[in-house]
Amino acid sequence: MLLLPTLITFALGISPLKTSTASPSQSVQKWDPNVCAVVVCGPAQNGLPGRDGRDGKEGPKGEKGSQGLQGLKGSQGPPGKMGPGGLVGGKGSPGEKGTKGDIGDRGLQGVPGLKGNPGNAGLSGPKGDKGSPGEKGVKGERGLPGTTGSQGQPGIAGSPGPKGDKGSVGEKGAKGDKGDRGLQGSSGLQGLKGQIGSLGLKGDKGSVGEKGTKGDSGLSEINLLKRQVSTLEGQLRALQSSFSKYKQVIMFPNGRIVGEKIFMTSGYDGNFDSLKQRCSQAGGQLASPRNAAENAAIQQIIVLYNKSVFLGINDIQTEGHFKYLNGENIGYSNWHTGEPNNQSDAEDCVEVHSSGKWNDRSCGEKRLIVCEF
Ligand code: MAN
Ligand code: CA
Repeated sequence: MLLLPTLITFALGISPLKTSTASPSQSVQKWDPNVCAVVVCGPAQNGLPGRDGRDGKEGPKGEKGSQGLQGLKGSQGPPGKMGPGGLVGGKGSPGEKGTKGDIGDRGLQGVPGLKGNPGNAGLSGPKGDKGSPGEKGVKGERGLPGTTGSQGQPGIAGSPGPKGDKGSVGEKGAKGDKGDRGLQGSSGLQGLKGQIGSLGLKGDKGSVGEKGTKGDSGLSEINLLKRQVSTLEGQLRALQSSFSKYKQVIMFPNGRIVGEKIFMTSGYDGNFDSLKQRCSQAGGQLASPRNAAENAAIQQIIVLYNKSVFLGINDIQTEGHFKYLNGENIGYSNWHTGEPNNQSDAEDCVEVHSSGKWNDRSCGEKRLIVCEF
């Protein structure tokens, strides 16, 4: 008797605990070797056992249990992203018809739904006495749910959801690149007149301006100046002519002009110092010829007056070294032959004869004055 629970447990594939609390659908008749009893096992899991054959003749072999219900469709996978659709569980194949006999062992549990294989044939029960035909077995219970199918096909993309609420303002972004230069704005209103600035630096000379418009008729300034110059030139010519006449008057008969120098006599006679003083007082000096022309002019006056003259030349300072009144050595001379002889060692002045020749003579002598201007 101790093996029975184990056997039942093995046949049913259930735990001993469940055996002791077997449900009606899994009811097991008491096993008494002395009382034959047939237990008809269901075709598949949960099939009801045949009735005890003791009530009638041996019944025919129980009909094959009806096919178990299709396993439940696997629960829809979560709306996976791309999951393949779960395959529908295959229809479980019916369990094999139990052999006639005693209480058949319970058929093996049918293969679960998905691709469920047919349930294993129940163990043949011990051959029982021929009983009356048993009643048709009760339709087997629904097979156990099939195993979870493989992942289903990706679901069809759902329709776009409703527009979400406006997001919160994001953090301030980084400073963007400098934008392009904007368009020039419109001119502003004219400002108030500013204060007078300080005097600026003198600017560069400007370029020559455009030719001005023709002026009014009349003499230009240049023409006016030309006219004035022409007038002055006329006046100058008149003055020159007049001056020339005055010179001629002044030179007549006592004066001579040689270049820029004028020789003039007043007819005065005196010694050297007297003549020198007279000419100096008149703004000139005693005649001091520097060349033959000047000497010739002096000669003409001498001839005119028929008087010898003293020149502004002497060797008073150094005998034999004749100099002009300014102390300069003479550069021109016209001595008589044998002169200057310093007669009696008393001849330091120079007289000019009508011949124009020179002779050293005593300064105390009186001669005609001829001054040069
Ligand atoms: C002569 C010459 C001159 C001299 C005079 C002086 O004419 O001897 O040299 O000066 O006499 O009377
Ligand atoms: Ca002499």
